[in-house]
Order: sequence, then C-alpha cells, then structure tokens
Amino acid sequence: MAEAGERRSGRAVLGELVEQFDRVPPYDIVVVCQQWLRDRAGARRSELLLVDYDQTVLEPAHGDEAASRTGHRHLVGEGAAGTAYREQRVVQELGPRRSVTVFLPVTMRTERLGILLVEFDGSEPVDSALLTDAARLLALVLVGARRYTDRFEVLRRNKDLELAAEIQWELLPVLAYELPEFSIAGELQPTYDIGGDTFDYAVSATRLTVSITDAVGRGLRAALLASLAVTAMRNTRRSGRAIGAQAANANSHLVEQFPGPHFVTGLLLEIDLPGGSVRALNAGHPPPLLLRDGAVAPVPLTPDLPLGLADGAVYREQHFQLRSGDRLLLLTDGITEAHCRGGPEFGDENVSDLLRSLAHLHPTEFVRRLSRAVVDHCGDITDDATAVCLDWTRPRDSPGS
Ligand SMILES: [Mn+2]
Repeated sequence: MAEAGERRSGRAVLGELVEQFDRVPPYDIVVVCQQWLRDRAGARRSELLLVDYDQTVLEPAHGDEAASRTGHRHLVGEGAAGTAYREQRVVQELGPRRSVTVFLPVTMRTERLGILLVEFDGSEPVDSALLTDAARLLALVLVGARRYTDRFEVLRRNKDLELAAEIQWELLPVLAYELPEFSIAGELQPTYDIGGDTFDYAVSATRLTVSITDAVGRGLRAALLASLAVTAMRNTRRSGRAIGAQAANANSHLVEQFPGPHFVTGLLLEIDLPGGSVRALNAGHPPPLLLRDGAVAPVPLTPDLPLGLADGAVYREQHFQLRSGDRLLLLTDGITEAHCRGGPEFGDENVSDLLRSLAHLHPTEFVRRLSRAVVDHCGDITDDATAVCLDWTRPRDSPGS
C-alpha cells in the first residue's frame, strides 16, 4: 500500500513538472527542470549534458545562457556520463561523505540527446524511477523545443555548420527509432560539413520505408540535389505510392531541375510489418550488407541508373526476406572509400569485421562506432560517409514468422 501511495505521489510530482514545462518559454526548460529536481526530488545540483553533433562530447547546457560554456564537458568515450550514454542505462557514482551522482540517459524512444546529471548529498535514498521518468519527460520536451528555439541546437555545435550541412541536418528524420519488429539508427560524417549524403525512413502500421542517398559532388549543389531527391520521394510516398513510383518521381524532377551530369545514387526499401518481406530497388548504389548468423554478405540487388541521369528511367522492384536476428547495413561509398591522402581505403573488409565484432551493440551505438572508426582511419573525412543500421528484431515465436 505504501508503495502504491509513493507511486501516486511521484506521479503527482511529475505532473507539476509537466505543467511547468508547458508554461515556460522553450529556452527555459532546463532551469525549470533544475528547480524541480532541487525542490521535488531533493537534488543538491543538476546539469543537462547535450551530446554534440559528432557524438564525442557531452556539453553542459546550464539554465543560464551566459554560463553555458563554462561547465565541465564529459567525453562520450569514458567516465560515468559516457557509460550512461553509450550503454543507455542509469549509472550511479558514489562521492565523498555518501554523496551520490546519478547519470540518466535523456533519450526520446531510442534517439540519444544527452545525459541528465543529478547530485544528491546522500541523506535520503535516490528515487531512480522518478528521476528516470523526469529524464524521459525532459527528452520529449527538448525534442518539441527544437521547433521553437535554436538554443539547444547551438549548444550541440562546437563550430559553425556549413550551409550545405544546415540543409542536410534539416532534411534528416529522427536519427533513431524502434518498434518490437525493428530498430533503426543512422549517422552521417563529416557532421559539420556534410553535403550530399542523406537517409530517410517512415513507419506506418503495415510498413517501414527506408532510403539512403548519395548526391554526386559535395557542398551546396549536392545538398540541393539531395534535398530535391528526398523530398520528391517523400511527396510520392505520402500520396500512397510504392517505391518504384517514388524513385521515378525523384528521377524526373532531378532531370528537369538539374540537367547535365548531376545525379543521386540510392537504395529504397519497403519492409512489410510485421512479416519482414522486403521490396527494394537500387539506383546505382552500393548494395546493403546483411549480417546473418555471424556471416556478412551483400544483398544482391541489380542496379538501375542513378536518379537524375535519364528521363523515363525504370526502377525494378526486387525482393528479399528478413529473418529475426538479421542486421542490415546501408552505407554510402564514403564509408568504404574513406582514406588519408595516398593511404589505403577503409575498405569492405573493415566494415564486415566491425559488423561481426560489434554485433552485440545497439544500432545507435553501432553506427556511432563505425563512424568513429572511419574518422579515425582517415583523420579528416573528405567525402560524405553515411551508415544506416537496421536490426530485424521480430520475435521468432510471433505468429506467421
Ligand atoms: Mn559518395
């Protein structure tokens, strides 16, 4: 009974936070959260750490705008905050005189935004469930706040974004998502200077549509090509038409608006939910890689012309079947061809090795690690490199599998 009463009161206390989040301007949500943690959860101090675009640093986002850059940065690769971020779990660290610091993932479904750090003096037990709910609520509110204010996007940048990269980031879907049948996550490099690569997905009750595209060249022209290609595919998809029509429509708009040798390569997949049968087409793009039962192999998809090269080009629908436990990796040639000047390319073998050796990682962490490996291999990335990881997680015993 006592437990039920505590839960009820916990919920009422969270209700106060919801009400305050709803009332204050979006740039003040961190202050509101800090006050609530102090007054209602007994915290001595708290801090929101936002992950930067490269996912290497957790940047403090204080309530006070002037203090934003003065806090302590944490690295994603080490320490308690990094562990909580990479492994997406609550981490507690004991300090002097029984003080406790709690690191909570601030994550919307599976999209990782950062970490909420909360310090207690140790005089009372920490209510982990209440703090976890508060962190989840903060994530939802932060995602909503992006539509009103630049404040949190600015804090995640360590330098100015190129204009092409600004276009590309606006074009992206939520970077990670999952349902019982699948888990998807994507990552692009170089994050501050991306221009040409992009990915997209959309989910309905009966299907998951996924695409990855690579526009020829780099910079603003490539970003505009990518933007037109993805928007034309979305527009066709939203009118209820299949991937063949989506590609054909993107193709004809690209031919019309960008005559000459401007084109976009891409893969489009339409996956039945919950069955996992895939319809796919290949517009001159490297094939997806499939990790199944510990072995990596490309999915043989016959290539058609890239989008935007020839009016009336036809895109053939091809088929394959996903099985529970499969991991599918869509990538652009910037991953396999990444190299230092005069040095060896990152190569297919490195990608396959990582697929096998990092199979235990969640797709969000897998694409981050793959991306880091590519950046580490070539120092400074000169071509766009994009990876989208899709785990087919539908339980084996579900009917019809
Ligand atoms: Mn490329």
